[in-house]
Amino acid sequence: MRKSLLATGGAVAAAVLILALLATSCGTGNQGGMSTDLRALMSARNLSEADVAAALKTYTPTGGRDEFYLFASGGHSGNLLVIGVPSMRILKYVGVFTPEPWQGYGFDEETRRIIRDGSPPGLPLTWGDMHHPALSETNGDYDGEYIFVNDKANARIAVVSLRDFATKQIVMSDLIQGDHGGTFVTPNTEYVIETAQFPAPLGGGYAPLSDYDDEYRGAQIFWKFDRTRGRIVPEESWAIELPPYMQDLADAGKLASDGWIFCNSFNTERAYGGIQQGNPALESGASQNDMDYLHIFDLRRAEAVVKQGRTTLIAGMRVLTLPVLVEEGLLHFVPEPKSPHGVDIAPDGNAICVSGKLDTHVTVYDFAKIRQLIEQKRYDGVDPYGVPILPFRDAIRGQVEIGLGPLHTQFDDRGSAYTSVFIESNVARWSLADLTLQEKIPVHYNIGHLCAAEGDALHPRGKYLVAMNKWAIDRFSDVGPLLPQNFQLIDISGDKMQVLYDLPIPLGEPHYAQMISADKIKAIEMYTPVGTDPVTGELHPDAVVREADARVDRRADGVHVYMTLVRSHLNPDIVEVRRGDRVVFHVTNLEQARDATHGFAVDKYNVNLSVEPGKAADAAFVADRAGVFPFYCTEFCSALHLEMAGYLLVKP
Ligand code: K7E
Ligand code: CUA
Repeated sequence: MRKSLLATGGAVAAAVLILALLATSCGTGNQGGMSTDLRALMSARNLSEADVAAALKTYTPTGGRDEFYLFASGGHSGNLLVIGVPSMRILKYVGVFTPEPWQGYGFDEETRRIIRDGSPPGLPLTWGDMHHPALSETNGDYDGEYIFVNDKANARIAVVSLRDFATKQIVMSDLIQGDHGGTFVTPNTEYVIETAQFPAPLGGGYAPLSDYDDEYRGAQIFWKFDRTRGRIVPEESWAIELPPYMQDLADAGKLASDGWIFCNSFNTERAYGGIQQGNPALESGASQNDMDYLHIFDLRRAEAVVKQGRTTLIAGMRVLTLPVLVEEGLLHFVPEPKSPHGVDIAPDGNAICVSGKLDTHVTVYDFAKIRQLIEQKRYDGVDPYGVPILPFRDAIRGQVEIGLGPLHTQFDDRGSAYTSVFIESNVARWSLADLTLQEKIPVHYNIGHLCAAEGDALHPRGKYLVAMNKWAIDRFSDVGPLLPQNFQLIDISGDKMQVLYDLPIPLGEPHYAQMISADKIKAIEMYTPVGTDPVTGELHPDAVVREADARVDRRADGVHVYMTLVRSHLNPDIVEVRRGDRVVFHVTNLEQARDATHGFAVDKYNVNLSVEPGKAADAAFVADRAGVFPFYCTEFCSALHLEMAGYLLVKP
C-alpha cells in the first residue's frame, strides 16, 4: 500500500485516510469490519485506490449540492447544458436556438416569437450550432446574471437569464453569414462580441468567388448589452469590417489591456477551396503561410469614432469600414504561428496566449510591448488592406513548447496555464511566470476546448478542469456509429493532475464551456406574481390570476380560452369550437408551490406548453380538422395527475 501510495501520488491520500479511519473506528474486536467491506467492494468492482479517491472526490450524497456550475454549449442541439461540478450531474438542458419540448420552448407563442425574431424572415430556424458560452462579467469576474451563446451556423447570439435559466432573446444580423468567434464579453458586459468565420459580401449580397479579395469580407460585431433590461440593443450595436481572412476566436482585454479586443485568424492566404476548379482544397490552401495575424483592436477609441458618425450602414448595422479603421489607427496585426485557434488573455491582463494548430508552441505576447510598438508606430509593413503589422519578435514575451496541436488555454489561481493539445490528446500544464512546461495528462480523446473553474476570468478558482473531448472511441458502452462526446473532469488542485470522472454528452458536440462558483447563481424558485410572462418578466396581458376568471371568449379573431391550471384540474376543461376557428389558449399556472409545474398538451395539434408555478403562456393554432381532441397536463403533478385532462371538441 505504501508503495502504491507513493506511485500514484497525493490524490490517493484521501481514500487511504478514509480506509484507515474506517478500520480503526470499527475497533480491534471487529478487525477490518467496514474496511473489509470496502476492500471487498473494491476488489469486486476491480477498483484501484486511485479510483476510490476519484470517486470520493466526485460523489455527492443525495440532497448535496455542487460547488460549481458548468455551462457547456450543446453543439448541434442548439441547447445549453447545465452540469454540476464535481458531481458531473446534468442539471438542465436550456432550450436556446432549437425548440425544446420539455420546457415548451419554441412551442408557446412567447418563445416562438424569440426564435422567429432571431431567424430569417419566414423561416423560423429549428437548429443551431452552439459553440461558445460567455457568462456576464462585472469587473472581469463572472457575476452569475446572464449567459450569452452563439449559433455558428446562422450567425445568431442569444441571451439567457440565470434567474430562471431561460432564453430571453435571439439576435441575428444580416451583416454576416455565419459566426464562429462568439460569444465573448467585455469585462463589464457592455458588449457581446460576435465574429464571422466565413468571409462573404457584407450585408448578404452576391459576388462571384473570383472577386473574393475585393468583395468578400470578415466582420466583428459589438452587440450592445443593456444590463438593466437584460437585452441586447441592436440599434446601439455596431461592427467593424475585416479583411477576408478567417477570423477565429476573440477575447477582451482586462486590467492593463482593458478596452482592447484580441482576435486570432487563419487563412491569411485568402484561399476559398475549389477542388473541381483546380484549386487546392481549403485545408491546404489555408495552410501555406507560416504566420497568420492576431488582430488587435482599440475598442475604446473606436467607440468615440462610432459616436462621431464615421460608420457606414450595412444591413441595418453601423460599420466602421477598413479604410476608417486604418486611417484612425484602430486596428493592428501581429503575426501568429501557424493557423492558430483561440486567443486567451491571462489573469494579469498582459500575457496574451495563442496556439497554432500547426505549431507546437503556445506563443505568449506581451501587451505592454504591443502597446509600445503601436505608440511608436513600429511596423513590419502593412497587409493588402493597409492594416499595419507589428514585428513578431518584439511583441512576444516568449514561447512554450507544448506538443502537437495545441488549441485553447485556461488559467488557475496558482499561476499555471492549461492548454488543450488536440493531436496528442492531453492537457498541458505550464507556468506563466517562466513559460515552462510542468506536466501533461492524457485525455480520451482529441480534446478541443478545456474549461477550468472561472478559468478565463480575472480571478480563476483552480480546483477543477473539464477536458471537452471530441472522441470517445473506447470509453463507453457501444451505442452504434455515432458516439457521444466525453467530458473528463480533472482535479488540478494538487501537484499531479488526476482524471476523476467521464461524462458522456449525448446530444451534440459541445465546444466551449464556462464554470462558475455555485454561490454566484441566484435563481428564482417560481414566477411571482402569478401570471408572469417569463419572456418579458412582467404580468402577461392575458394571464388569468383567479380561477373565477377562467372562461371562453368568442371574438372576431378567434376563440380565446382563458385557462387556469392547479392541482389537479384545468379550467375550462371542455372547449367547443368550429372547424376553421383560430383557437388561442391563454394558460396560467396558479400555483406558488415549488416544483408544482403543469404541462398543457392538445393531442394531434402540436400544442405543448410547460407552465411552471406562476407562469402564463399562450398557445395559438387553427383548428382545421374536426374531431375530438383530448388535452391534458403533461407533468406528473399529483396523485390525480391522470385526471387533469379535458376535451377540445372541433365541430364540423
Ligand atoms: Cu470547437 Cu472554440 Cu468552435 Cu475550438 S471551437 S475546439
Ligand atoms: Cu398537472 Cu399533471
